[in-house]
Amino acid sequence: MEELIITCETLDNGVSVITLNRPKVRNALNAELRAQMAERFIQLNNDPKTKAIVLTGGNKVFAAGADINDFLTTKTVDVYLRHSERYWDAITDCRKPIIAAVNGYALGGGCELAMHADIIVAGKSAKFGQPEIKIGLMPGAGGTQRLFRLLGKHKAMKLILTGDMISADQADQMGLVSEVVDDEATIKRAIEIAEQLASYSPIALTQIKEVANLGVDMPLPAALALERKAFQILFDTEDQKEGAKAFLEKRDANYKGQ
Ligand code: CO8
Repeated sequence: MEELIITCETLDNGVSVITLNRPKVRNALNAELRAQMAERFIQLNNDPKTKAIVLTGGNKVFAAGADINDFLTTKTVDVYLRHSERYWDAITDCRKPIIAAVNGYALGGGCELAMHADIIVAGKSAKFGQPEIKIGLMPGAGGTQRLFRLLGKHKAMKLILTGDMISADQADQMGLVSEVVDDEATIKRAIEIAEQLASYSPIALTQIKEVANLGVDMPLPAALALERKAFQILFDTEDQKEGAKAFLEKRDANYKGQ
């Protein structure tokens, strides 16, 4: 049987795990893999059983970037006609929290992919970088923009212009990852966080995600107004009443996403 280049498993507790599986080329993101990954995100976004998503490349490597085999003969019009933005948009448009579990290399498009997640758990030996400059290219899926916004100009420009890699600890100090754990614990820890989120109100999680991601690129007064409106909307949900009631009754809340 042909090996799947992506697997997706939905666990019992509201967590789904997407795993990239092209180990021979270090999970290089070819067009087929990106299309399948987008399909998975769209499917999980619409799956009521999935409350949080873990994205991983497995225990050895997250992703070594775009598949360079595609770059030898590709022309501008080919790259344009792929409309790759639709694959990335499927991840950005996902309303559910995404936790990236990064082991090994997250380079180029792989680092950009990790940055699409809401939370990044990195194994101690993970390595991050945007090495496109070393092959006569530049980041093309948000690397120049997201890194600049996340790390500030001088840290971001050093990474993008030199193409050099940084360690998980350096990425942690710079604020590129949420936490660093032992390599063997990365996926387990990401699932644990996903389980924690899956136990919360899905509507509240979605509102946080939407407001945080939209608000960060807005002027502060508009972003604060957006936050206020989302906060107010939550008072009309059953989950909000259940949360307050459960707290006062000293029991676990049972959220229904309504
Ligand atoms: N594409 C295709 N094949 C790859 C890639 C890749 N990105 N990375 C590794 N491979 C292949 C190697 O060619 C090699 O193949 P073979 O066994 O046939 O020789 C195999 O994977 C193993 O690689 P190495 O022997 O080099 O393994 P190491 O563990 O020694 O090194 C590295 C791993 C450090 C990851 C190294 O392979 C490397 O530097 N890879 C290239 C990294 C890179 O330059 N990435 C950026 C690519 S450009 C990009 O991402 C642009 C993003 C644009 C938008 C996003 C679109 C998805």
